[in-house]
Amino acid sequence: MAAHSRRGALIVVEGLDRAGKSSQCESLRDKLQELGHSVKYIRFPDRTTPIGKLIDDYLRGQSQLDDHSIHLLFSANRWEIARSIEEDIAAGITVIVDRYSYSGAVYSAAKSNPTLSLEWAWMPEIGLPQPDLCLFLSIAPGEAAKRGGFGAERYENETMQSRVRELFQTIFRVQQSGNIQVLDAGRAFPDVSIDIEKSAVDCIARLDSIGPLKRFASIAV
Ligand code: FDM
Ligand code: MG
Repeated sequence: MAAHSRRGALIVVEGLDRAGKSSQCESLRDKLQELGHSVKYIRFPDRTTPIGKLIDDYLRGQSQLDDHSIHLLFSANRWEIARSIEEDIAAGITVIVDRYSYSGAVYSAAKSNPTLSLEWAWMPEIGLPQPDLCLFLSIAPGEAAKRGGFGAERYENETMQSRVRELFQTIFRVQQSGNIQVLDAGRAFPDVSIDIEKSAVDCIARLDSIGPLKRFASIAV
């Protein structure tokens, strides 16, 4: 089968908490599998590795870490998985990723630490596999509030969320790759799913013209 020699796609789903990322990723995985694609769904942070366990402790408030240190752990957590992502993609598997470098940069930069700019935060991401498609599930603050209160984890508060929302807009503006699509995730779940599926199927169909998997370059904010 011709499909065998083709690489898989790297599809990232980003957004604020309660935008529906995880449910939409699962729905997309199931849909692509129904269509006959080999698919894997992973999420960052991957809390199962030793580095991921440090991140998990930090997010649950069980440990305190310097802003730069935890930032670099989040990035290290992507680097330790990057090789397996590349291997899967080379083997023809489409990898759906729930949060990636964009979350990494904007959540850290949202802390307004004077020595942790968005530009600084992006640097350890340079060289990681660049998504063929990044779907940003956009949700208005009011709609997010309707979907239920904040959990107990770090960052789950209104101040962080509104800074994160702004910084996502900034980073998508300065990322030149042109593979970012903003979707209105305030709509009913199935309506959002249909758009996500269309974009993903279209991306997979265009892989031949997209060419080999790219890597992240630097950004100028
Ligand atoms: N987060 C996530 C970061 O701060 N940096 C990162 O690199 C990543 C991947 O971790 F608040 C934040 C975003 C969120 C928290 O993510 C845990 P989930 O998706 O809610 O588990
Ligand atoms: Mg969360």
